[in-house]
Amino acid sequence: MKSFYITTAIDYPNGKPHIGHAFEKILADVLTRYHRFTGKKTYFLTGVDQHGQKMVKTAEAEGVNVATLTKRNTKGFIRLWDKLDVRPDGWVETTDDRHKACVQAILSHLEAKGALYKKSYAGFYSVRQEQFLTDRDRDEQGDFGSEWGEVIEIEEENWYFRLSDHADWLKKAVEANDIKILPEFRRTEVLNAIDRAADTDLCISRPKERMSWGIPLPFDPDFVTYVWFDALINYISFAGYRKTEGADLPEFDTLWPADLQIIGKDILVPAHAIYWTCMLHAMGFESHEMPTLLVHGFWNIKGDKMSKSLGNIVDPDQLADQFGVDALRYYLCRDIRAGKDSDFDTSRLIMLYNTELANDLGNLLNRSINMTKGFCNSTIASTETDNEEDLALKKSLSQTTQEYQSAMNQCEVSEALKAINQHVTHCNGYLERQKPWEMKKDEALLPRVAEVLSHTAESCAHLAILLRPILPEAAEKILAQLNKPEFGQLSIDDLKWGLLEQGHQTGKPKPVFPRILVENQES
Ligand code: ME8
Repeated sequence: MKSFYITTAIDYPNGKPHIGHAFEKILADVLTRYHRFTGKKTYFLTGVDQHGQKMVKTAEAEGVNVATLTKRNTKGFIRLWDKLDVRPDGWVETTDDRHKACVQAILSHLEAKGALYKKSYAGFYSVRQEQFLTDRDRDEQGDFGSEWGEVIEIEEENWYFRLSDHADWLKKAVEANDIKILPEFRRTEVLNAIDRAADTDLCISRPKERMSWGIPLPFDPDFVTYVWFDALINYISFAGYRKTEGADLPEFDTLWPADLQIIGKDILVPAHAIYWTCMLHAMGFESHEMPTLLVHGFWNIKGDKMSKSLGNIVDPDQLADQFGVDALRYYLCRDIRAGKDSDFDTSRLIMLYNTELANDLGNLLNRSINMTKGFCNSTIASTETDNEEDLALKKSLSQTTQEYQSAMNQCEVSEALKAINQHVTHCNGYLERQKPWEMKKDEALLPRVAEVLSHTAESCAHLAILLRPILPEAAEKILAQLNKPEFGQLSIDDLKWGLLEQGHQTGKPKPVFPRILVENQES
């Protein structure tokens, strides 16, 4: 069986990971856990892009060796992903010998088949973006805008990839939807860009005398590989493509093509939709062997891009310390709209956590387990009743599960959370109407009290299992209080009404989502 293969862009470790990086990793982690939950064997690959001029410049500025800087920064990414419960199966580092060997094997293969050539070129070069610029890159005033940073004029020999040979193929493949780009409006963006971006060949080398921190071309060692040509290959090198004998890497055929390659909108065109697809095609991959690109939007701050110069970079490490990992994962998944940008806002994080987790779900759970303990000796009664309210509650849960599944299948985690919240609201309303705290005053009604509380406890079990891919820690705590930690192993097809059997003893209640208290105001 082929594994479901999820990869994310490899982060550029020239500093600390920001909230945009954290979001992308959490999204990939959530989808990985979800696909496992549906019974699919799933593999999640991510890591760091360690070569390129930015690393050299940062090392120079800090007065350290570039290899030392790389190691230090990489460690920071690994530590943070672990802290945020992001658990990749494979970890990419582009300075790894296994990756270098694969990049060099691909380069030799492409050179041998005539897909690469050497020529001299004079033109403008963006130091920041590490690429030659053309007149198309000029703004309306005819200047190279500030996004290109320092622009210099240079003439040099380099190696080029015959990208333009693949332009017709690429256009047809995207038009026919053989190469899948999600959401749909991003596919239109790619179609609009192909004519412009795929008609010039791609410079894939840098002279070693100018840039030594890269992978040498095997057939011309005075040159190193251009950082994007090197980095894009990570998706296949670490999946076992052309692996050297004995290398500890997966079997490529069990993974490729990637079912989801998750990237941000800034690196769709030209890097992933054009360079990468054409590179794969030149290597011999056909249209049906292309990865599906899932493109997410950006997290901005009050409408502005996060940037060092604006000093508005949001640090996920600090947020996790301040509010907890669950609150951060919940907010990032809850407040992003499919493929669109969002504004990061700490007060919304607090508000959403306090209302939807602490008040709504947290109270439901706490009331259910507390009252089951206090009124029913912690014992579950039958949930097979024909009371109209009970049937409506069962129906609401089944609707939530269906909507959740359909949203998650479309990678719409925010919609899946809304589906979960609908059932939470239904359950809280059910408790308010049934009032078990009133009924228990009449001994004759105690069997009904037990039935009502068993319905909400059963709901909490399902909700925890559905939430598990998004909030693994909280789900574990909820299942522990229900005295059913083994439910963490269930797959979505096991979710049938009646998971908690009659006579089951629930555990001790303890708040899972303590309210976040803000100084001077309680949200
Ligand atoms: O692009 N909001 O690395 P990177 C959401 N190394 N996502 C964001 C974001 C934001 N504000 N800012 C960046 C690179 N991202 C290359 C990739 S892959 C072969 C090489 C996303 O560290 C960005 O879109 O600049 C990308 O998907 C990822 O974070 C890493 O960005």
